[in-house]
Amino acid sequence: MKFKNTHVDHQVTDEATYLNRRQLIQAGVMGTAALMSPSAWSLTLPKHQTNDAFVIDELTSEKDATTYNNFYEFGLSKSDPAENAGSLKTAPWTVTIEGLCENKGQFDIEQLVKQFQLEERIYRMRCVEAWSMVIPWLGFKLADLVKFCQPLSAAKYIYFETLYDPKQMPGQRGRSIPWPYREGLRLDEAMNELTLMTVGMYGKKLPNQNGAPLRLIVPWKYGFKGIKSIVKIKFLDQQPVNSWQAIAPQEYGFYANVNPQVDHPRWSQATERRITGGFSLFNSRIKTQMFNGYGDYVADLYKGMDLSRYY
Ligand SMILES: Nc1nc2c(c(=O)[nH]1)N[C@H]1C(S)=C(S)[C@@H](COP(=O)(O)O)O[C@H]1N2
Ligand SMILES: [Mo]
Repeated sequence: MKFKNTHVDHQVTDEATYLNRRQLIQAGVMGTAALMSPSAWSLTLPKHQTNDAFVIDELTSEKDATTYNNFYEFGLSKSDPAENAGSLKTAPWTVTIEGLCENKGQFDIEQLVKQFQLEERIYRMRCVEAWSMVIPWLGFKLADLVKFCQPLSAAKYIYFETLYDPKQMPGQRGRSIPWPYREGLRLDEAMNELTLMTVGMYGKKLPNQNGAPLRLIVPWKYGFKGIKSIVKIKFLDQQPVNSWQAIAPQEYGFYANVNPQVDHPRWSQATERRITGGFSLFNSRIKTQMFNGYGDYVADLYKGMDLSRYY
């Protein structure tokens, strides 16, 4: 499949800025690789390829993307994760693969990631709270991981869980949501070219507050689908219930596709505040696009479905 370079009209990046930024990102990647120990991803990180077709809009500053977060395991306010996630120990880290697949087991994250081709993907990200960012992620296709797991033909869904460890995750000592955080995708959504298992951003490893060492990124869905710090992956024949759906099923569904025509019961989803350099109420408010602008690649997944019912 060939990706088109789509962009939001308000914020076309001029070529000079773009080239400059590319060089910075490349420099960042090489610099990080040089500093990392051999046991880290020094072997795979420099080999990643930037797919320029994904370059869109103006990047959100690294500072905003790493200090304005949702990660309830570390507190409810946007600044809590950056302040508190230092207590999360991300190495060693084991991912358990189970359910309806051949290749079950417990996999060390370093060994697992080495099997896959890393690439940089610059994606628009749209939170259900009507703010958005543009972030250069580093990851591999979830499709590749699914193939590695060899799902059985009965498997129709993939389910993910975040670590549950109240000692390391202070937010889990309270009952703000039923822990652990849970998410799921239909298997064809998981196999879509855009769906990324993410290990880095801005040319470096993921900071803890952004979901180290492994998180999901699904750019045509609301941000809450992007489950962080994953320890379990399970193949199912039934649609799982995700965390937000469990808390408020009238407000959050399984699909959570970005859709400006289907409002959240308490606020409009027609526009969003794009966070670029520095969070401010003066940030541009732009129109939210159907499927967050990725309709060319994903609309077929939902052909014939009533998206106001399957929200
Ligand atoms: N485990 C876990 N994953 C999570 C969340 C969370 O609270 N816990 N918040 C979600 C929400 S609502 C959003 S918008 C994104 C935010 O990702 P970011 O902080 O990297 O921008 O993470 C998602 N993944
Ligand atoms: Mo979100």
